[in-house]
Amino acid sequence: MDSTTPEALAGMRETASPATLPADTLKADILWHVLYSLGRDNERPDRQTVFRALALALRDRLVEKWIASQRAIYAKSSKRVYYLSLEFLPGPFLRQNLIALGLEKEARDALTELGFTLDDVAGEEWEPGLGNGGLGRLASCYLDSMAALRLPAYGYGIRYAFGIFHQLIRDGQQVERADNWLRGGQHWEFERTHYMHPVRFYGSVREWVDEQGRLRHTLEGGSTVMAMACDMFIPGYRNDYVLNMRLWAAKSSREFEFSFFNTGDYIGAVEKKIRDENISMVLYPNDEAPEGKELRLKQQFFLVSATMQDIVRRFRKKGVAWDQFPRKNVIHLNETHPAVAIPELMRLLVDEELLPWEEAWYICVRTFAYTNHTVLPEALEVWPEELFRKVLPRHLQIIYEINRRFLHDVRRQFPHDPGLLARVSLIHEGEQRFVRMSHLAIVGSFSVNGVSAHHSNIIKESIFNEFYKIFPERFNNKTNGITPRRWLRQCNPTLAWLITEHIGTEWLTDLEQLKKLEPYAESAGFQKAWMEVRLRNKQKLAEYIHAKNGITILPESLYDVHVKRFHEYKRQLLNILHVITLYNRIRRDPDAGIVPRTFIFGGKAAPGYYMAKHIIQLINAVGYTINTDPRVGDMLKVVFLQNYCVTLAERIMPATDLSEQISTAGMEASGTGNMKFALNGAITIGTHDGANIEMLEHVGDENLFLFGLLSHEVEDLRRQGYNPRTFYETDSELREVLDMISGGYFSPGDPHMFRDIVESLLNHGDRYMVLADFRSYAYRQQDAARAYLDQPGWARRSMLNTARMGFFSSDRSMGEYARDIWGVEGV
Ligand code: 26V
Repeated sequence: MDSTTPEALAGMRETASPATLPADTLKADILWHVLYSLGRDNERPDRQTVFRALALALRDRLVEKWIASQRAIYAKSSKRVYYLSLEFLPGPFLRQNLIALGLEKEARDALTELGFTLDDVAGEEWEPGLGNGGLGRLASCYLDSMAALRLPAYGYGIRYAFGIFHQLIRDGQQVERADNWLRGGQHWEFERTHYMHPVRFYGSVREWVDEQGRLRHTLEGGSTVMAMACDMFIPGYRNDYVLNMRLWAAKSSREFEFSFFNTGDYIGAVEKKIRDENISMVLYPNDEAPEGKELRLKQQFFLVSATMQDIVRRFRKKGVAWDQFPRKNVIHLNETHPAVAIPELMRLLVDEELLPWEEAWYICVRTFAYTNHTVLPEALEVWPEELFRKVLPRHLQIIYEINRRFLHDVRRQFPHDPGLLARVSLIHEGEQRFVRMSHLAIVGSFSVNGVSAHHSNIIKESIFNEFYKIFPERFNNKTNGITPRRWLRQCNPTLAWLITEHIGTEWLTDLEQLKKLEPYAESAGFQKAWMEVRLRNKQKLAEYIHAKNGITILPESLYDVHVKRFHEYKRQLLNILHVITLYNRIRRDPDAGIVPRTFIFGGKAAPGYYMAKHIIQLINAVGYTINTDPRVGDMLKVVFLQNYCVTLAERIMPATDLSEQISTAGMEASGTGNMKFALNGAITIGTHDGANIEMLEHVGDENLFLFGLLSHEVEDLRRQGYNPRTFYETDSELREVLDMISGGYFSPGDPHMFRDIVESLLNHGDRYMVLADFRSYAYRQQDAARAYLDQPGWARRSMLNTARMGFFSSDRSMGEYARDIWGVEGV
């Protein structure tokens, strides 16, 4: 029988129970979806259609397991974890889902029969860029691990219609293009068009006294927007367990449309609808510098209000008393962005459930936990009081009441420190008043954690020191982690296979098992196999670079890679200063015996961040000069890969020799790219910052190139008065580099083009201490080059990096959160 006829397909589907769908039904399911879900001719479907049909076939399997998982959570009446985040960066789903479901081989076979390869079909997927970088990607690694550990958990976020912008490099400069990721249709998610919650903004608060003499607060007027649930599934690794990430999309509320329609204002009604639906239109692309825009505050409350309604609805089903709420629920705040959840829960309990304030507060501070991800002062979120009052008038009142009671307690606990109250207040008083979201999050949570040991210490000792004195028991550390399923098994299948051949598959769910590789580090045969896999990965990246940038690079050269968001504290500038230094050494003496290197950069700058964009431009200009200079040849290449994203990271991590993690000490909370590189066998050159320090403890200092000032030295130097000019004056190589940049060497058409970059270093204080660290960086780079010449030595270092990354699995992180903060266990 022809297997593409509808009857044949329907027959094949009926005979196979989906829970055990064998291989040949995958092909049948793909063809079935091509015809019935996508409405295309299934005789010769194109690649994109096959991709979508395959995604739908997998969604069928995921939803069954999800229903079963939900039933198990209900049946056990487990305490639930709600992970609230304004950002998730899941990356492409196809391979990840195939691996988790154990269907990779079946998919390959099915696709081969249809005339495609898995690589081609996977290339059709457009990743959802619903996050900026580290924070959103961490949230997605955590969902993967929560599913692996079978935790009764839910991710909650916003389904932005436009994710992080698509970056193009045009004439050496960043250009932003809208990321219309929904255009391709939605194959992974379920849009719950009948499942909506109302969210109310604006209006005014009416105070009144009810029959029983109680003071009541009611919001009057204002406007309502509906939140529609969209669910995406996150399968656990081969454990039949599936979690969901529920993303809210804004929909106009019908009542309002009708009221406009009734007055005959048809166009007005449509405009209102568009305005409402703007709420979930776009992700704000600036991390580490909040913009303070009304729309952003509305996004935050939109997520919080819809999610709290979901949580309360589920809790109510249980029919237990409110004082049991913290025993049944924990709400985790990823950064302060969803911190309005605290006053929102208070509002629900006090205004709607009519609980006394003290009881409501008792529930609140046992429910919330907060993770801080940054200590940069400009990234700490504050909202102008005026704006807050306009958008969320009742919540502002509640914040004031929380603050009044909190300050009252602080005054009693520390009667002899009058300045303390102003410093810890939830309200910053000055010419303009601001609501301090981090203070709200700390006061309203039972747990406050940083994301690496170093960062958690900084939190306790400096930025939140006074809160640490008030609530010492709340502060703790949870070092970040990454999921080994995506960041080794999926992105580097050949290395994963080599590892599995030697130590079995257990490492996939217990990454500490990688330790078993250590004995092989001295084996010449294993070293050879290891380096062959790495070289093949490097060849593939070379092909990609050739195709995308037209640059030919040597796969044998040292791949020195710096990919992450562009920010001055991450010091891509320090890197390019060193590149120019090498260039000058070659120009002076072409036979200097420099190790051939390929410098690879990638990363997006916030569209309004002038200096970061300017540094991107400098890197591209330097790259152009070096790559076209015949004296340089194969010794040095500089490549800027546009549009760094999860998909691109998956290509880069397996092919990197040297990983750049060179932030100014004390400024990178953790970093997670550092872990991804090392897990794939790259060696780190880095500062004493974030999780680099713990990585050093695990891999040993022979296997990681550390340099630069320590955080306390950075602070001391700043206090004593740092003079960057002394470094310029005393270091002739550095001086030459800076003079070339400011003198127009890399911008002959416009000699002044990069002058302001040099000015920021020499005349505006060099806030990120680039010049102070330059020399020790250059020395350490020399050590790295020397080490690379000894290939067996490099192979050993590379293997030991991988072997000792077990601690940095997000399974370990999630296990610690579950045990120490949430108090939950696997279902
Ligand atoms: C994010 C955003 C997002 C858009 C609107 C405004 C705004 C303002 C501030 C922030 C803070 C972002 C903080 C952040 O991304 N931190 C990174 O978190 C990673 C995961 O813990 C960590 O590895 C990085 O070191 C840290 O920089």
